[in-house]
Amino acid sequence: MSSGGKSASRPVVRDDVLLGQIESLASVGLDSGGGRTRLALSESEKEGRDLVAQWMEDAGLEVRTDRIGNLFGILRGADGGLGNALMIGSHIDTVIHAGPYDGCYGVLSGLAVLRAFREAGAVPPRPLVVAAFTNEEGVRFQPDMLGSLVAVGGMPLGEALDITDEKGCTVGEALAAIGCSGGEDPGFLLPAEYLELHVEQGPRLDAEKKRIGVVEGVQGISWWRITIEGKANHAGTTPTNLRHDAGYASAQVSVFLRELSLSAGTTLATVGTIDFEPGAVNVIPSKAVFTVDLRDPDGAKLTEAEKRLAAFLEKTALEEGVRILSEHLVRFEPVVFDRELVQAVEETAASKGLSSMRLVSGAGHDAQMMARVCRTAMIFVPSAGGISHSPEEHTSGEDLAAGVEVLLDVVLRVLGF
Ligand code: HGY
Ligand code: MN
Ligand code: MN
Repeated sequence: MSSGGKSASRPVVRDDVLLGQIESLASVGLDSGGGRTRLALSESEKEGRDLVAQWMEDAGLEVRTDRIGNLFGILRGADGGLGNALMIGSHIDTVIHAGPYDGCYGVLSGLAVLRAFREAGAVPPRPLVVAAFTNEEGVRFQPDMLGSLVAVGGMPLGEALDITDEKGCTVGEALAAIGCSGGEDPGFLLPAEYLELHVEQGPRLDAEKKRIGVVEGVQGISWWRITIEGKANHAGTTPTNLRHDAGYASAQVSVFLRELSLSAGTTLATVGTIDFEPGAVNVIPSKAVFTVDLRDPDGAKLTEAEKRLAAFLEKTALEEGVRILSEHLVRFEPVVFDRELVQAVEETAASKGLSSMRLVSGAGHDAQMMARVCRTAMIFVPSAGGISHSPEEHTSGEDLAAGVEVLLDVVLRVLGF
């Protein structure tokens, strides 16, 4: 393999280093629930960012950060510029009580591929970049995939910096507090291709005993915050027919959403957070605030689900005599990945004797944003039992190693090595 003058050897990923770094990063932000919690722009995520930035430097990469906190490790190509890059990315922020692989596997695998090029003395014809995007999970700040959304121009930087968490802290304040706001304008480095390696987080590969997921796209996402205002009253003296019970109304919405999913087939609905006020055992709740997460691979069906939810909220408000406000937090359309890149993933898996299957991602990913501006594809490896967003998330070392091998070979193929 020749590149940059002297002959270079073929890049080889050192699995032990990759698995060791996954383990080290997984130990940052350990929580009482047996997992780790590194919410976006928190002190624990800052610790993780510093670790990854150090590993990028140790690998001899140029480390740059943009003003929404997206972190980049850059291996310049023979052309010396930043244009026409091939980027490998994901995220290192987590949900609450998260597993060790969601996002981190993709970032550290990208770092492993760039390190393999450096150690082989292989100079790519154009820049190779590894990215860790800000606030992919969207648990602390909504929308999710915020860093990649801003990077691709999907949201103005100023608007993103003003987004507040439930304590009223803005993204801008949080970035300043951990010193992670960089000097680059978001979008300073938009690639020609984007690849993301990720654990499936669902049951398909594991159930069908396939080693590699050839991801054809990502389903649509719609998040809502619903506020129901009823009337506090005494739990022991208020007859049922005189109640305006925000708690009961919210429960009806939950049941409706389950029935909507079962009847609609591909639509998924989740009430992931709920708070009652005043929150006392003997007081009828005057207020319920909860979130709804709707997903469907078909944008039209997602819109249909949104309409059915709105109609049900109106009906419930009338019947229970409560006031219902709904705030639309996120709407990301389904995306279809680049046919040729998807084909390259499938052919690469086959060339390595790895069984594979095509599927659409149920989870959102930064790739869903990058697909707006460049050729994009994802590679999945199995999640044991389909579990994720849980401390029980697990993927075997063999599967983790197989995934990064496919990633490396796809990179070599795309770069024409
Ligand atoms: O919500 C999602 O699908 C992703 O984990 N952010
Ligand atoms: Mn993820
Ligand atoms: Mn996730």
